[in-house]
Amino acid sequence: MTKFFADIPKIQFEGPDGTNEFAFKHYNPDEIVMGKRMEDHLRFGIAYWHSFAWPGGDPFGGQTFDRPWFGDTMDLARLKADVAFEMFDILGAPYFCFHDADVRPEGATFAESTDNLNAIVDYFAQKMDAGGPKLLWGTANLFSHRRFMSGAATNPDPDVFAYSAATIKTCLDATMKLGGENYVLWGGREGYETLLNTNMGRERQQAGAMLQMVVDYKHKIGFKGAILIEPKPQEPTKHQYDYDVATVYGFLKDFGLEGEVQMNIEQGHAILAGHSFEHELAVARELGIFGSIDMNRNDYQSGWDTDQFPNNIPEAALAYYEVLRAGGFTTGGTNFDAKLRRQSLDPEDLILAHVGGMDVCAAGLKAAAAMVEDGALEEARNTRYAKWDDSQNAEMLKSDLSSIEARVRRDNINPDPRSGRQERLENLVNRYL
Ligand code: XLS
Ligand code: NI
Ligand code: NI
Repeated sequence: MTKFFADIPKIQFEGPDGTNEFAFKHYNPDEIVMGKRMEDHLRFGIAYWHSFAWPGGDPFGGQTFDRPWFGDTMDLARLKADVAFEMFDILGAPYFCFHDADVRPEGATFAESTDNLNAIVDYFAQKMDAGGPKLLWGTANLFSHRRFMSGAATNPDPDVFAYSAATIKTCLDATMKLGGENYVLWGGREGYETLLNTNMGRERQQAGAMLQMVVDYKHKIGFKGAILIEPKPQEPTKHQYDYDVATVYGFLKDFGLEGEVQMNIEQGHAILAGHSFEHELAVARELGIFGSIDMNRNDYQSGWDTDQFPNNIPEAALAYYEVLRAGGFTTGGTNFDAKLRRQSLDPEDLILAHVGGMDVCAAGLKAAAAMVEDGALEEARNTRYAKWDDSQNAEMLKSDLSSIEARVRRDNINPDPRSGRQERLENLVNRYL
């Protein structure tokens, strides 16, 4: 045991009326929701990077957190792992997620960095075998080190492409070794700052080739998890290539990989793209590429990715409604890609941020399940499209403009507008919250 969370008890469910801060009010892992345990619906994951690797800096100031494991040695990396697994246990989190750079010190060479990673992976494996959480996903950090300043796969320098490919291989190996259920590719610095120095066509081909190699390697080693792309616009580069779900789908179609890759959708990234979270989830569901979620909350004014813990139950409800409409998670889950504010210094802050986030998701899931089970919202949606069930109307989609014109004249078609009933539906949704 480390001393970091010394006075903090294991968090238990005490119900919505309790006043104990260190208890769940809504997240009750064994409670059955739509025939499934709540824990199995939500599949919570803790992000190693925000909770254990981020020092609390912003553009105007450096480190605010003073953690005993900060530093670049293997001993400190093991201490960090000890604290991390203690937190997973306190929260009862069934999963965690990590980048290579979150968990191991950078070595002097590629080989040394990989040795460091593999040693920590073995250390994780012992903890996981001893009853620790499972790995929701692994990923490679191909954006923090200065070698990646002009991108990874899309870098103008083929040496960086090579370094990135080799790094992804080692991270996929690590993910497979730990039984990870997914492997994530977030674009990092795959984008550009200025067209004046950028060959977009080349960069797109490089990105497509890299993704193909990732998929090939997954099959070669027999990795059973899903490959997930995480879309994000305008950060860190001004023009990120994986802007949103629809953009990534076009890219996948271009390279024939739409059957191989799914989406990891993040609330904050959806907001930065000018969408709502539920919009991005619905697009992925409709296109058959929904995979997993990065749960957080973006500031609606700031214009950058603030990665705050979620605290808005009505928003979470609409998000989980889309997750349920997609049939729920299979390999995916709810990863808290969320960090403390830099003034939230205490170990308690780290625990309570997650407790609150887990409760918001659980309350959102329960409301979403009530909406699904009641069915009134879907019935209203179906009614709106009901005329399409008529065979003459359905067949029109396989028809042609001239025949349709003839039909409009013959039947004297004269559309009669009907209410979209938005406010009534908004009132209906509020009934479940
Ligand atoms: C950054 C991303 C990142 C990915 C994993 O904005 O959200 O944290 O989830 O690389
Ligand atoms: Ni993310
Ligand atoms: Ni993000």
